[in-house]
Parts: sequence; structure tokens; C-alpha cells
Amino acid sequence: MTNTDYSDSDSLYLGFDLSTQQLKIIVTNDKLAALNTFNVEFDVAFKEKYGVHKGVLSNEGGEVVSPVGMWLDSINHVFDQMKKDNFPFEKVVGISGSCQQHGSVFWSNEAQPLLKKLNKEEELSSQLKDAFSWDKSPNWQDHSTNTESEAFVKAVGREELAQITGSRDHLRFTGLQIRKFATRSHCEKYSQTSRISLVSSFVTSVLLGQIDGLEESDACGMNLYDLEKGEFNEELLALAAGVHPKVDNITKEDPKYKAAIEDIKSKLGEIKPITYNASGNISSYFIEKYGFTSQCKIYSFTGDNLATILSLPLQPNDCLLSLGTSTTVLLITKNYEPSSQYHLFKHPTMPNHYMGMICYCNGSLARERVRDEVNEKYNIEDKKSWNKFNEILDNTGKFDNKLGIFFPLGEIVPHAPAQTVRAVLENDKIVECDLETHGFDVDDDVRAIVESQTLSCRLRAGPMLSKSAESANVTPDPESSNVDLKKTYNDLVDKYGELYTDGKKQTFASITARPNRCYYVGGTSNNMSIISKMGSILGPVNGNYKVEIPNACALGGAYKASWSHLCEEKGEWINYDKYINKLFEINNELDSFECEDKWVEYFDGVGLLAKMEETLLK
Ligand code: XUL
Repeated sequence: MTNTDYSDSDSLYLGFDLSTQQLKIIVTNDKLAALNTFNVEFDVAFKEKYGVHKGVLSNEGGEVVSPVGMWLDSINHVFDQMKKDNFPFEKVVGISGSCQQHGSVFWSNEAQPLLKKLNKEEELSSQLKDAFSWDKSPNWQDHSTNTESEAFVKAVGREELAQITGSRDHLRFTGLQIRKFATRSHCEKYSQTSRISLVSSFVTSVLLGQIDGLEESDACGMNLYDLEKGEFNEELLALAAGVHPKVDNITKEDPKYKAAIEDIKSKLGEIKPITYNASGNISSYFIEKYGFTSQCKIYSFTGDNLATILSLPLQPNDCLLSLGTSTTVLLITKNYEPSSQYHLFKHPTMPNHYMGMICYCNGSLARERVRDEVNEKYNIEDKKSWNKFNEILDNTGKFDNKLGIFFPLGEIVPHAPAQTVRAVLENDKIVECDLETHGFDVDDDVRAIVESQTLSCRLRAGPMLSKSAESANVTPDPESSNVDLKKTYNDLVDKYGELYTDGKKQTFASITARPNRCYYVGGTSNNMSIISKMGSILGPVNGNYKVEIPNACALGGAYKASWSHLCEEKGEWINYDKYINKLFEINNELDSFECEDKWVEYFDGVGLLAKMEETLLK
């Protein structure tokens, strides 16, 4: 029981976070203040009923699924908990949320009537037992779709798929999962499916009491949606439905082809462009059972990564670096510059903007290995101490033409097996070397790992930021505008030749793009030496911020609800970044910090890393 006082807030908003292992609901008010959270952990509450481990069921074939009934039970469970806590449901005017991405829910023909006539005396899961043609949902950790991945690549090609859908083929992406379901694992159940939801639209459908359309930004994680055209791509729908002429032994003239395309289109339904308009009002089940009012609006939910960017005052060209075991970079851009190495999704609240997402496998584990080497060299007693590592990093001077690539695990970006590569630039030539050769020692590893990890972000973010940097009117600070960027760029190309990243040519615009602001979250963001170094290399025009957002996904959902509600009330689009800027006024978790501007100095690093990746990586 909590003693939260809601009396100062007339209107409340709920932000859901349905993730792999739990459902969390956060309560916020008009001032964007987080008042309370409620949650249920699946393994704690439902292990016995559903047999889940870490929220999912897995098998040796790489299949990872979540029981849909468990998600329904979790909604009842958390609302029951809130009721016991005397939560004022009648004050809730808007609900939105965040869900794990890519998962699909297969509804049966009985879904619509069952959703409409829910009885408040019973739980959702028992009443909706027959509402699904399959009672499971593929989880984003599923990796059982290699066959489907091959089909997508054979039919369309990897880069082309990224060009159309913002991402190359990924085993977890919904289109591949649907193809597996329709052609391999559950052919009959596919034919019994009336509608297919993403996890996000599944939850809103339950809250609305009718099947909701897919939310556009989350739908970008399907490998089916043409981001630029804003519609499903027919060739990709054919693949998902198992009727692609190149791989399914069927012609476009065959009536079965046309029927299958129509069928999958009606299963997926229309995708509404990004909107603040509510999908509808909460259904009578929740009004009668919990005490919501009929005025409570349900706004489309989105994917968890997309919700994360909604939890911060992020503007176009801002980058959020999440520094954990892995490194994830999320950035906002106007520039549609897709690559098979990262993802682009539509931004969930800013029309004509995208969210770029770069996922690296090697983050803190790789840094810890170097820390351990250093502590061993200097006989540091506390083996986990970062003091020596940080001292070395803080004392590094100018970029000294030594770099290392540290991949203790196979890397996603760039796609490469586990390896360590070190190199120095001698007489303008890149010379591969080992530790203790060519003047490269353990201390150099310290700066080399932080530099190369950061330079990799800079190289990949550049093309996404470049054009949008112009359109967003990001002007470099006065000091660096004294630098002749054209000359610096030409010197770089003279020295290294044209630069390519992941097979794509870098341009003057992409190499000279700077982020607006950089935000750092996750475990390593507590290490000021590391994030100061990163900031000095990335060179954001308007500063670096260290942030702590423990409930980012749920908060992003709640803010989406309060923003949408305000837009609806005013009857006009309120710029999301302006709205969310209020956080700067109320949130002292947004710590800005100073770091040296070494952005220009690191042009050499950009060149050296690009060439090392091109020529030395196995
Ligand atoms: C993103 C992805 C994961 C899940 C986690 O592509 O697969 O981040 O969304 O919930």
C-alpha cells in the first residue's frame, strides 16, 4: 500500500510498459510529474500457470514466445493492485504506453464479439480464451526464422529491404515471423486468423474493447512497411503471406496470389499516420470493474525504444546513448538515410521525423576487459576499480594516431566476428600492430577503446544527422565555426582517400554533421571520465547531459497520453519537443556537464577508424 496523494491533480495519465518480464504502469499528471508506479513480474505471479522463465517460453529450435493469456492476466493483476491501493481511476483521462517491439498477436474470428461483451465479474484471460487463433506471441528474442530471412533476402535483397522498411531482415521482425506462421509452423491457424496486432495494438484493442489499428512507428519494425510511401509494400506482404513469385513458385496472375494479398491486408488492417487523436474511449469492462469514466481516452501505444525517446526533451538531431552491456544509440532526425547496419523508425509524435537506432553488441564488457588489463599492469588491488582507467583517460592529450577495435563478442555494427585489432598511423600509412609493438601499450588501449567506440557512433550517426542538421538549423558553436571545415574535410580525404562506412560513401555533409545535444544513460553514464571523453569526440552543438530515467518506457507512454490529450483539447498539433521541454524546468535529473571540444581534432580518428574497419576487420 502506498500513501500517494493524488488530490493536487485533477487529471491523471497512465503509461503502460509491457516488456518481456513485467507489466508496469506509471501514473503522471498534467505537470509531467511521476506520482506512482505499479507492476507485476511475470515469473513471480504467473510461473505456475504459464510455465514461463524470464517471462517467456523457449525451446531448442530458437523459438521464444510469450503466452498472450499471461499479458491479459497481468492487466487484471496490476489494475486489481491499484484498486486495492484506492487508486482514483475516475481521474484518469488518458492512457498510452510502450510495448516490446516486433511481437505479433493472432486474433481469431471470435475476437471482435468477445472483446465487445466482456463481463466485469470475470478475468480477461478466461473470457478471451477463444479470441486468439494462437495463444502465443513470438518474442523479440526469437531466432527461429532463418529460413524466412533467406527468403526475404533472396526475393528483395538486404540493402533494398533496409531502403524500403528502414531495417534489413531481422529474425525477430514481424514480417518474417508471420511468414513462418503462415507457411511453416501454423498454416491452419493462419487461415483461422481474422486480424494480426503488434503487442502495442493488442493492448489498446483490449482496453478499447475492439481491435485497434497498428501504430505507425511501431509498424516500422515489421520489415513490411514502406516508410517513405507510408504504406505496406506489396512485395513484402507477398513474402509474409507465402506467395512471392521469386520464392514461392506462384505467379502474380494466379488468383491465389491476389487472394492472399487481399487476405493479409485485411488481417493487418490500415495503418494510421502518426496522430495525437485517440483510438477511442476505454471499454465498459474497465469502467465497471475498476471505476474509470467513459471519458478516459486510449491513445495508440508504441514500441519500447520509441517510447524511450518520448521520455526526454529530445529535439531533432539529439542523440541518446544508452551505455550498458550493449550500446544503443537512439537519435532523432528528419533525414531518411537507411542502412542495413541500423534501423530507422518513424518518430511516434513528430511527423516527418525518424528515430534512428544503432545497436552495438560490444559495450561495457569490452571496456571492462581493458580496465582489468590496466588494473593488472598497475597491481591495483580492487580489480573492479575504474580509478586507474579513468586517470589514464583523463590525462590523454591530443588524438595520437593509435586506435583499437575491441570486439570480445561478435559485433552487429559493423557485422564482424569476435576480434581485437590495433593499428597506428606511421608516415600516413596504417600499420596493424599488437600490444607492446609500435609504441602501443595497455595505457593506449584505454583511450583506444573509448575513442573507437565513440568514433563508430560518430561515423554512423553522421549520415543520419547530416541533412537534418541543415534543416533543423543547427549552427556550430563560434569556436569551431572558425575552423575551415571544407579544408579539414579535404585534408582528411587527401590523407585517407574517400571514406566508406558499411559500404556507403561518406560525404562532406555526413562527416561534418554534429548532434544537437547528447544524452547519456545506463551503467557507464555514471563514469564521468568516459562520458566526458565521448562528449568531446561527438561534439554536440548544444551540450552533453547525463540522465537517469529508471521508468523511461512507461514514462514515455504516459507523456504520449498527456501530450495527445492536450492536443485534442486545443484541437491543434503541439510540437512534442516543445511540450516535453517542460521537463527541463521540473527535472533536476537532467545534469548537463562540460567537456573539452575535440570534435575537429578527431577528424583524424574518423579517418583512421573508417579505414581500419574497411581494411583490417576480418
Ligand atoms: C528492438 C528490440 C528490443 C525489444 C525489447 O528492435 O527488439 O529492444 O523491443 O523489448
